[in-house]
Amino acid sequence: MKQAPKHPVRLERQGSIALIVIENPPVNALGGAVRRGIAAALSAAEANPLVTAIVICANGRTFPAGADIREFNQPAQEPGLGQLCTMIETCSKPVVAALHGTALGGGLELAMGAHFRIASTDARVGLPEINLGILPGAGGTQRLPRLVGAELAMDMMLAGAPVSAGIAAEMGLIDRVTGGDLREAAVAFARELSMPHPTAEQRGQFSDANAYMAATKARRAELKQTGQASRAALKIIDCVEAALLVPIETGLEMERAAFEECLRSPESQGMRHAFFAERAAAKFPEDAPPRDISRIGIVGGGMMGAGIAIACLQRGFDVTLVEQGESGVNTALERIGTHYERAIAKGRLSEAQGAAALTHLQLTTKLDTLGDADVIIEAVGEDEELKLRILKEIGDQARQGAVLATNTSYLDLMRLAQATGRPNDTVGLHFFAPAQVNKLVEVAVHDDADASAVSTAQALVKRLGKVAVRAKVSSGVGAGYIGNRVLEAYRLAADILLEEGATPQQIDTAMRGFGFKMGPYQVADMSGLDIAHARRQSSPRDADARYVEIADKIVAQGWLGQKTHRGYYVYPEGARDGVPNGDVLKLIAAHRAENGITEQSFTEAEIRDTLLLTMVNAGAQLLTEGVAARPGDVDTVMIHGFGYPRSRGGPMFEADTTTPALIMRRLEALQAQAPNLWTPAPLLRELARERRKFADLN
Ligand code: T1G
Repeated sequence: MKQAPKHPVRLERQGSIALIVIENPPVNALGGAVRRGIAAALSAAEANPLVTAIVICANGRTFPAGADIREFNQPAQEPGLGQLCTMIETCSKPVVAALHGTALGGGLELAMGAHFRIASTDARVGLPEINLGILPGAGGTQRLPRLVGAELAMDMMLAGAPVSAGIAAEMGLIDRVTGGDLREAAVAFARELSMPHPTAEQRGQFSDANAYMAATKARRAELKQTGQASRAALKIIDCVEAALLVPIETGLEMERAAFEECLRSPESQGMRHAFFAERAAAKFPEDAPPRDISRIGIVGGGMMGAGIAIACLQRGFDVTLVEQGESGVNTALERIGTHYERAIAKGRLSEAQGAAALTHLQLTTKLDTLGDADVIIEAVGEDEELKLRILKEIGDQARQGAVLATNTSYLDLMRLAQATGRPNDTVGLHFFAPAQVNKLVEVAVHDDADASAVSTAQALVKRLGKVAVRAKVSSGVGAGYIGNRVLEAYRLAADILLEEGATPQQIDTAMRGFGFKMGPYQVADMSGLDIAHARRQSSPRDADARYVEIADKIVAQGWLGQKTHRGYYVYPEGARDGVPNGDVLKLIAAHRAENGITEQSFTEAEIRDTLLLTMVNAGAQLLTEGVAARPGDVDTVMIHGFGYPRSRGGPMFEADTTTPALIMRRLEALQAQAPNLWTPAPLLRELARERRKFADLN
């Protein structure tokens, strides 16, 4: 991050209006120095008899986007943000906050301490604290309900998503929206102000507190029913109820206590780690300037190709999608069209927006239309011969300087890059399905890739609003980049537990209890058992490695999961949730008998620990091989790509809740059963020897 200027807050004057100008790049986070600067400027302006009103504004891209999250694990500095908001609110002169960019969290709370708020048209405001496992801790839970009403306030804080300035004005949160010069408009607004200037408390009116209480009670029940009753969510509702029932001073004390409790919680620590890990992952060693990108070429209009096309259209790119034959083109058009029809039906897009987006899409069967594409993404099936042929044709058609990418997740990137005839312009862009929704993209980099090609791919991922994680691929390093390598270990460990005595349902239940939305066997049924089966058949098998044949035997029965209404579970017609497939349990029992395995029983904790241990060891192996640059990169991939519970921070973050030495010991106890899976990674040994943590490597 850029160094904050010496004085992150300046006091300026325009006639009788004082302006408190914040400048603390990149997002004007309200760290201790900024808070002290604002407090000093406020006192000076209040004491100045020539000043009739005060405007708080910020330079740079946004009004403060929150408290400084990096300070949360440090000793508190005076004045606290809540204290500062109260100072503003009790100022004897009217204070106007001028909002632009994304006024979030503590930034919006600072603005709600002011007496009036004016925003630029494109500003967005919100209280996203719940995404960090905490709640607004500087008066937001008390002032927002008073300004917009308890229900809207509760919705906004539980959703954690920003709203536009226009919507905020309709809610009563913003007093004025301006399309002109924000600072000028704020000064003019301040000049118009006559006393008295109402605080949120004075503006608040809860005519029917009981009606609101019914809403908060119902919301609490709803959260519990949908499994979203996190500590922070329940505390937010408690604080909104306090806003209805007790004076603001008491409510602020309750909020403070709730905030401190949430801040110390493991889930908040995990979510704050995830926040910074995904931003750190975006820092690649390649710092060459990216090439210009406006048109994207995509070859393959299947689920992945169509999803990638939608993701690009959503962000304003021109897209040329090439499919083979008219039927392929029509199928791709149907997939993309259906997506937009659904988005319009759900009100996420207007008809006009949907139609406009599609004007940027060109569908064709001709590869030679890719000549003006800046980035071309190959997204055909995971068939090496097919990919090699397509990539060669792409290399023949692409203009000089275009960046070429393959969406492969398992095949040999070096070989595919060579096929294009320009390996230095070729990288891996491994999108995760559904590509129009999933935020993760693994940017796979091989030895011959140009830095500018890598930077261009990374810039594309950022412009798509996605999270880029770099995977370094060298010859001889296992296929599957980061996520699929960890996932494969996780699944093999689960299959070993299955072979030793656990049932699919026990394992799935244990991992849902861990926080995954679905267990490994539910996911397998959803993805289709034939997909993983095909990959196993095409991958060379290491004779010394433990291999479990149960999944192959299930596929041999034609039980492929949800698509055949039968896999590890049986899915009655139309049902999404299956019931355990008794025939699979019989097949597993027969398999154990054939292999002379005596059935063991496992507790949920043993299942969870074994699978977590396995993921940590796989992550440590990826770090040892240099495929992943940081432990936080592994965490980011597992959270965004495979639903690892964000509140736990990721497997490598979780590993630090114990010690590498203890992890080593537990792996060594398992090692004999599957050396390929449970031999401790060299990095683990190193950390154990040096008594260091994974966090030391981030
Ligand atoms: N504190 C510290 N650093 C922050 C930060 C924050 N609040 N927000 C962003 N950064 C850093 C980020 O790590 C990155 O650093 C750089 O700024 C650019 O961020 C009391 C307790 C504002 C929408 O949760 O949502 O207030 O990698 O890459 O994509 O109730 O940042 O360059 O070194 O994300 O343009 C509440 C979090 C805090 C907002 C901009 N606020 N930030 O997105 O840039 S808790 C938030 C964001 C709070 C009070 C409570 C986004 C953004 P580096 P970026 P972006």
